[in-house]
This record gives sequence, structure tokens and C-alpha cells, in this order.
Amino acid sequence: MKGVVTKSTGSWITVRAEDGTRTECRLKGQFRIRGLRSTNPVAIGDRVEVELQPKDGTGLIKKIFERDNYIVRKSINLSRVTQILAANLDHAFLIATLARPRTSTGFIDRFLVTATGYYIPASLIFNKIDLYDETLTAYEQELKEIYEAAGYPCHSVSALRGDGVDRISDLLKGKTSLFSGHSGAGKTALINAIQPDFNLRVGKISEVHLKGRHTTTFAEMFELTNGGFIIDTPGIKEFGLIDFEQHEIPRCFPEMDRLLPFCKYKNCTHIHEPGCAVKDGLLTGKVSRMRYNSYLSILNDKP
Ligand SMILES: Nc1nc2c(ncn2[C@@H]2O[C@H](COP(=O)(O)OP(=O)(O)OP(=O)(O)O)[C@@H](O)[C@H]2O)c(=O)[nH]1
Ligand SMILES: [Mg+2]
Ligand SMILES: [Zn+2]
Repeated sequence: MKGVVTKSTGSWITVRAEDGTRTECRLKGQFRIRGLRSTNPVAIGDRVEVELQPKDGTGLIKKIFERDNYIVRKSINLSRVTQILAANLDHAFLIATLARPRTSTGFIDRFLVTATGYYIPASLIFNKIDLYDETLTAYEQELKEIYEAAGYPCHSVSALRGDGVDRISDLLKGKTSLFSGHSGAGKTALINAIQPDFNLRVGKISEVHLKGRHTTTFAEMFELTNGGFIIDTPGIKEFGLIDFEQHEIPRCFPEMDRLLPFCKYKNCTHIHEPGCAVKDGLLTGKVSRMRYNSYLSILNDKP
């Protein structure tokens, strides 16, 4: 039987067959993905081949088919070890908010660099607009202009009130999409707003720390009635970048990428070189100061 991995709790892996039936499976033997040391050999979204066990109806995963793409981040504590967030994605959405818990532009940019570096179309969803005052609404507008100009579609929603939810539902139609973001940003609440009968568990924001409580503990792929598949993921604190060389980082900022052919030096780092088109872009407004600062900060993380 062939199917797609929809959930993995470590010991058991749920596989959805094409007819929609689900089977609890185990991994056969040791799998290693070439060149990737990862905490999870099988990722949500992986296409697999399963051998059904007649005695108890469970399955054995015999083969993982080649991935079209995948998105990876560094596991927080284990420095070189990586976590594959999901595979075979059509789209990755960052659920951000300027209300509580506020998503920083540094976090947004690390997410976008990662998705772009793995060739996965990415968009931003600003949630909880019901909590925005005038200042936050204006700030959101400013950010949206920067990100849209860079090439990332932006949306404003309130999962609580329902604003903008139909538009997101339309974007998910017939595709496999990922929701990522901090704990408490409202990833699960937004999925519930799109499809209320799921009735998934959402968390309270801690009054003391104004942070989420890590309510979603395992990534899981859900099937929407509009034919889309949406992957809800546990909230993450940081988006550790891996696998990227220094010179690849500017390529993951589309507004900088467009200017690279015009730098005087081929190996320009866009920091101090004369004739740098990226630095000129700062003056003409083609590159925003905020995004450029994120670029510098990401470069600084690199050994
Ligand atoms: N005011 C307001 N609250 C919201 C909105 N969306 C979500 N919340 C609240 O934010 C809290 C966290 O929502 P969740 O959906 O559990 O957040 P999450 O991103 O799934 O968090 P984790 O599963 O921990 O990663 C809940 O108390 C929600 O009710 C919104 O649009 N407006
Ligand atoms: Mg959740
Ligand atoms: Zn340059």
C-alpha cells in the first residue's frame, strides 16, 4: 500500500492511503537520509510504501519515496542535529502576530530565508488583528509593504473573529500547506476557524509570560473538505538555519537576490564593498533597512 505520513509520535507513524484510510505503522529497520542527520527519519508529508501486517492491521514502512522538497530547522539543544519539519510542501505559511506573543521581524526573516532556501513558496499571516490598536495596525501595514515588495504575500486575519479566514481557506484549496510559528500565535485556532468540526485543542496565553503553552505537541496533517491538506505544527522558539553557506544567504532575500548581478565584485558580501548594488538599494528603498539588518544578523550567526 502507498500513502502519505500524516503524523509521527516517534514510535508510531500514521499513514493515509489514497482512499483516505489511515494505518498505524512502524519503521522497518534503520533509515538514513543521505547527508542529513535528523531527529526524525520520516517526516510529515513523506510518501511511503507500507506492508500491511495481517495479524494486527498495523503496517511496516518499507520505503520512503524521494522528496520533492522539505523544510529543515536546527533542533534547539542538539547543535548539528536537524529536524525535518515537513516534506513535499506546496506552500509554507508563517502565522505571526504583533499582539501577544509578538513575532519579531528577526524570526519572520529566518523563517522566510529557510523556506526560500528550500524552494518552498512562503507567505505571512498576521493573526489576532482583533487585538490591534491604531499603532499596531499602522506597524502591520508597514511590515506588509516591506514583505510584499520583497515578494512574500501577506494576509491579516483574526482566527477568533473570523476576519480573513475564507481567503486563507481558498489559498489552501487542493494544496499541501504548512503552518509554522511561535507557540500561541494561533496556528491551531486558525485551522479550527477554517474547519470548525475539527475542534482541535488550542492553548491559553500565559498571563505571566505572555507566551503560548506549547499546546500542539506533534505535527499533524489534516484533510480539509476543500481538498487541501494542512499541517499543524508545535510552536517553535527559534528558527535555527542550517545547510546554508554565507554566500547563499543573500539569494534567500528576493529583493537582494534581484540586485546581486549589479554588484561590482562577484564575491561581494554587501557589507563594506564599493559599488555594492545591495547597499545602493538601501538608499533607493529597494532594500529595507530592517531586512538588511536581518541579513547581517543571520550572517553573524554563521561560523
Ligand atoms: N484575540 C485573539 N486570540 C486568538 C486568536 N487566534 C488565537 N487566539 C488565542 O491564542 C491562544 C493560542 O492559540 P493556539 O491556536 O493554541 O496557538 P498555536 O499557535 O496553535 O500554539 P501551539 O500549539 O502552542 O504552538 C488561544 O488562547 C487562542 O484562543 C485571534 O485571532 N485573536
Ligand atoms: Mg497549536
Ligand atoms: Zn554587494
